[in-house]
Amino acid sequence: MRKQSKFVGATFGAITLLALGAGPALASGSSVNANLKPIPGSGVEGSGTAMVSVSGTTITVTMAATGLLAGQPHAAHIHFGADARHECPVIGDDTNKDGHLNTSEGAAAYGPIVVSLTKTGDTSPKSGLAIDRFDTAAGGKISYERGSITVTPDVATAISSGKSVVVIHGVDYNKDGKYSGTTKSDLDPSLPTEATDPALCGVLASAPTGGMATGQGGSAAGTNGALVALGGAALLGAAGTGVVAARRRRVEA
Ligand SMILES: [Cu+2]
Repeated sequence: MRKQSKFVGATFGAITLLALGAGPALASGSSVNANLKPIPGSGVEGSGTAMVSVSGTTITVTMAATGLLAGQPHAAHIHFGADARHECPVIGDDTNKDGHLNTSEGAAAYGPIVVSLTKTGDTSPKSGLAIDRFDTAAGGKISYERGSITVTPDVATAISSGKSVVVIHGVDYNKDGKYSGTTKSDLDPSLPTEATDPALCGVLASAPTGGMATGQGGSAAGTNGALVALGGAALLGAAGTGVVAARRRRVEA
């Protein structure tokens, strides 16, 4: 029994450290993370995470979310506006006082679309509503990863400096399992507002450094700390090597 519990402890610790260390391992550019939370008034009870690594004007985006309307396309973007608050909207942004935030009402907080997180093809703001190229959230879940996304220098700087916001759109106010209702989308009047209203949101900000996280983990875990550190270091080393190798291949290509 004792052996088993040690094994579980080390494995759990390694995974935790790997997750926390992912940012610093990528660090010749920079890396930012977001916790995605429901937009006020959206009726969404989901959550998610996003990570964006920036290298020059190329970004890699990893995103996962649950609790979305299942089987329907969910537009997802990185938003940024120099004049925006660089935040997720609050219910006070509901300027027409209908109890819901549409995409335009949220813009004071997060700004316009700067990157469309499509699965294929163009990723510019022009693809903001390219519904056939976004994830349809089977089972209400999205699991997204895409690299080699080119952005402008201004957008790269905004993302690196914690001023950009990830927004996943598509809600179901009337809980009928589809995009419906008489209110038209503020972005495309041929769609119901449910299809484009924001659902989940998170500011992309810098994560704590790997060193800080390791220290906290060690002191909190007590005697398991050494095991945790060993397992984590081994896994981090392996992951780091992989990343470096992948980068070299890209550079050579
Ligand atoms: Cu958006």
